Amino acid sequence: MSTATLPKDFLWGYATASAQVEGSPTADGRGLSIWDTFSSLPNVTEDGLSNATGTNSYSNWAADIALMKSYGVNAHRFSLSWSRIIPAGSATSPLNPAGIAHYQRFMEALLEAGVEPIPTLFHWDLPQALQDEYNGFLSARVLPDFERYARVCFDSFGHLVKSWLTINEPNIFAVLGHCIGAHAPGRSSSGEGARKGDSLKEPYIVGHHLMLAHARAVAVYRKEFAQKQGGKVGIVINGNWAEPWDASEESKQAAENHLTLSTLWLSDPVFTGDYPPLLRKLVGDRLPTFTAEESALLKGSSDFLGLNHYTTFYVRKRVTPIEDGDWQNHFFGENESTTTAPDGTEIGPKAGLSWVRPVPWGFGKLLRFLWRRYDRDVWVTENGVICPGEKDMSKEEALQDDFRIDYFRGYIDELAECVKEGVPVKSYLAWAFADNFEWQEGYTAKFGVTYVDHKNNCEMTPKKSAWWMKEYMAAKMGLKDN
Ligand code: GBH
Repeated sequence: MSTATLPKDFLWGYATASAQVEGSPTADGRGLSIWDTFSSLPNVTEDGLSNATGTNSYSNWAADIALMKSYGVNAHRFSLSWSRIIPAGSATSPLNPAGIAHYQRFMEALLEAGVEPIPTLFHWDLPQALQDEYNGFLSARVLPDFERYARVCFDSFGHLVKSWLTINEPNIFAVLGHCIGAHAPGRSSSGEGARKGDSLKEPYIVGHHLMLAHARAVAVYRKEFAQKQGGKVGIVINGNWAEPWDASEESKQAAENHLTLSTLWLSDPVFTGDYPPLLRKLVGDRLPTFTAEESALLKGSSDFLGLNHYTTFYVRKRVTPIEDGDWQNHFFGENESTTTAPDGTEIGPKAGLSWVRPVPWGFGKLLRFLWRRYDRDVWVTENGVICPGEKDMSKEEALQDDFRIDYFRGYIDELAECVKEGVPVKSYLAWAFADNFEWQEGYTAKFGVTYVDHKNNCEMTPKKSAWWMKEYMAAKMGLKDN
């Protein structure tokens, strides 16, 4: 066990997202989002259920906060539902005072409980009206709409917020929503009707507009709010570590290509003002270009790098042929990821979902890499796992989540070792506060430290990991004896 500690002002807690927890899609004047629509279609989610319930947090928020407080956290990450605040989404359409009042109450109650609110402006639930009108982030028309939405949020909530997150995982929204088609708005080359897209081009257009939307929101904050509100603002990128499969130059190059295609694509621009040169080499003219003005707006537009990190893969030059319609692999082209080393050993134990294996050393490599590359604070804004078989467990079994405890211990120890070395990691926000709506998995994928009984009004019961985490973080931060 690592003896490295964390500072007393380290931020820790859990993360959620509006489309995954709120439910109440039409309450108090809310407009629909693309996730309400998409998750209601047949054959989209694993259990056939939509996100209309979530964890009922729109009505049960006070109980959520009380439970969170009992978990000992000092911060909470959540996202704002754009269509609750501006039902039709656009720069000229009316605000919804009831939606704004809800989030004000919620944040005030967090502060009263000693929990710092860390809101994300956009965690994928675009107002449906904007998708209908101009295909959402495929169009530059989204930029003034997002800018106005951001301004309304800073204006309404900024007095309660020290840390803003702009966009959650633009890289995942772009690819899952506009290449693979497994996430809203569900576009793909293999799609039909309104969902017919262009899997190798559209993600780059969407990624481009997400970068510009982020930059414009940050410019608004810095110009109109930062001085009086004194907060920081940053973006959140999804990043797995890509480890070369073997010591060959070929594997090293494949791993670098993979990390660039998946992650650096949309993290470089906010620090350097442009895409990575290697990405342009790999993607060619499918990759849009920034004007000099846009580039200047983007450069330095994130006070820190928010990182959602779950796992690590080995990467090598592709040997497995790509099947028709497998857009995920088409997207990565000649660079193939695998969980098996050349000698047949697995990179980490199997968890409750195929893509997330515990590999704490990969987390350490990525944190050090990002710090060297950007020389900025890193905020860990998501990290978590599902226990093997958790999906089919009884409540009693699910509460004994030792696999999750081992995962958290490994990742927190790795993070603390990095901090000890001088890597400026400022937060650890675990995914997730409670078992919630997990996008295409419906309610079958359970990441929570809180068990949710979806058949019983979303009644919540803490899992063992919630109490373990409380003790472990207090010890790491020197708030109690080890
Ligand atoms: C995060 O995405 C999200 O920010 C959060 O909302 C989400 O609930 C959480 O992770 C847990 O999933 O099924 O093989 O096609 C993490 C990025 C993107 C990782 C989709 C898994 C699906 C892989 N995720 N990806 S696969």
